[in-house]
Amino acid sequence: MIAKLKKAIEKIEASKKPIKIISHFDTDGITSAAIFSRAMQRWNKKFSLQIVKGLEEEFIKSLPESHLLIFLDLASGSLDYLREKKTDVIILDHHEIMQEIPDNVLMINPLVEGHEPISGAALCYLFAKTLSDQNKDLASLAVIGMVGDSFEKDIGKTYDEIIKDSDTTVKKGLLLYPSTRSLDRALEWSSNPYIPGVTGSYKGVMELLRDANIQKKDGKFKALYELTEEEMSNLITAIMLRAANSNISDMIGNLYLIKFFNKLEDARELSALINACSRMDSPSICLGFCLGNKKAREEAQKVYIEYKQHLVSALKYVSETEKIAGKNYTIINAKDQIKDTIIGTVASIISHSPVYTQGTIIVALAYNEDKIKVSARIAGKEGRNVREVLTKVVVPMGGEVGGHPNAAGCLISKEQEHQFIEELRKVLDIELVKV
Ligand SMILES: [Mn+2]
Repeated sequence: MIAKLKKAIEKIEASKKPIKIISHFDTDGITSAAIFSRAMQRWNKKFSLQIVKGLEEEFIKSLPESHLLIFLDLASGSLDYLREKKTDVIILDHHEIMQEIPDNVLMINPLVEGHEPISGAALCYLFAKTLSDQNKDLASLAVIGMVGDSFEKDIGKTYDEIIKDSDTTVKKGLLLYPSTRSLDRALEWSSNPYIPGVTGSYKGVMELLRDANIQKKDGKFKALYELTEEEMSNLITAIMLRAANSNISDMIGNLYLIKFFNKLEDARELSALINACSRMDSPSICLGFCLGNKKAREEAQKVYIEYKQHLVSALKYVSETEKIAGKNYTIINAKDQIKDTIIGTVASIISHSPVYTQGTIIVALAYNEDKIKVSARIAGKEGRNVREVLTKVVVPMGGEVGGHPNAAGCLISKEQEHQFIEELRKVLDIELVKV
């Protein structure tokens, strides 16, 4: 793969055309863009950069053929559209390749190279490091991208090296973030894991910490990463008692502590911050944050707080509101009480919470102007295919469903609200009879 990266470097070096970089809007895409653009700056290459939610056919058509096009963390599924472009294309991506690779495309993808799976940011980091050893200081961003795309559970030798390059501290413990801030606040804000009676309740936090026998020291609580082994184990026990249905192995893993702005930070927290800013329509702020811009850092933190407040009140709303509950499903119609951009995140969080038994189908609805965003999830790891369930309901109504068997979504019009819920209940009840 390094040989392919060298080829990309030669291609960029030889190109007489201006360069346009396009990257994905999630944490991995933003950190990919940050690494790649910093490497280009140091290389004295001029470029423009755009962050996108996805690659629609129309968007690719609109891209200038007067430019060398570079895609980061996306485009492996859009090769047939890119084939039509009368210009050279370089792709650094780790997603599945759906079509044949066209002649005008230089594809660098670990899946093609027989390389171990890595995220887009790790791939961009390998590019930057191949270009110059000076770029080794960008390794922390690759660690953030790694947790952003959940590559941290099964680490191979590429990540071992990135972790070494970035001077990351790895510590085993409870997967609660930020592990670098005082524990009481981290617990109060914790949405993943969502701890019943503790998330969103400072009184509940105090009771939990008392049960775990963790006391304040010099007027404040320690951070999670500072806990002794005994304290860590007491805390996990106290949480397990409140979250009886959850799987302990999902809650324990490695904490990744990186230095960022000269401070020790939890990579998961930074990943969440970047993701939040992007979802609140501020990708340029989180990009500036990744690149070490002080002003962007302040703004990113403000947007992140807004996002978290919105998320916690959304979860509170869900726990208190009346739901449509069947034997093996729950429908939450949040109407205009939850933002449509976070309804999917809300559905995901509650699907991981122990409140719902394994296999329960969760469908959440939120208004988006004259439309309704629908998100469906399956609680736990196993259950029926929620994409199929939504498809059965929505396709006869003229809609389209996207997603996976355990996480899917669609858009319907507001007029279809009642019809949708009625049809959905019918399908869910019938499915149950069949099982
Ligand atoms: Mn990615």
